[in-house]
Amino acid sequence: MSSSSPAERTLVLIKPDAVRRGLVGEVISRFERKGLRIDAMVSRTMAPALADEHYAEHVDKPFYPPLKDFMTGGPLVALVLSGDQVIDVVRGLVGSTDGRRAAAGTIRGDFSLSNRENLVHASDSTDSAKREIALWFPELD
Ligand code: FUP
Repeated sequence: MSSSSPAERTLVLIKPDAVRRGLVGEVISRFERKGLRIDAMVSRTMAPALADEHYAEHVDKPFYPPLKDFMTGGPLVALVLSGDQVIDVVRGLVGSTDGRRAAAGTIRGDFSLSNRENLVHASDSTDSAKREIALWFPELD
């Protein structure tokens, strides 16, 4: 990255299960120790309409109704992280979707036994990062 180009950004949600379990600090410290920067952070409860927008690609799937109940069922922490190749770097730190199969050493691999309650959301591409940051932090756009 040249010094004139801004660092890549990604949208992370520390989901309601992580908040309930007292794992917010654990999750954030993994991102900080990796060297990523926190550009924005807020605690809020996801409104149903925001859930439908955020998960636009999943709204018609059978797993969506319980996912929506889970994601809107309590406070979460939304962050924008930045750093070199942050989108891929964070996906690596988070691990694969199903916590039962995620590799040990990843956040999901270390702390989740579920395909739904898997602690963290992280944008999966530059397009989704841009879209999701605009949804959660319109003032940063
Ligand atoms: P990921 O990018 O790893 O967060 O996973 P996906 O975009 O495929 O899925 C988004 C969320 O939907 C997951 F974090 C959890 C939930 N999900 C389910 O509840 N059941 C499934 O079978 C698949 C995903």
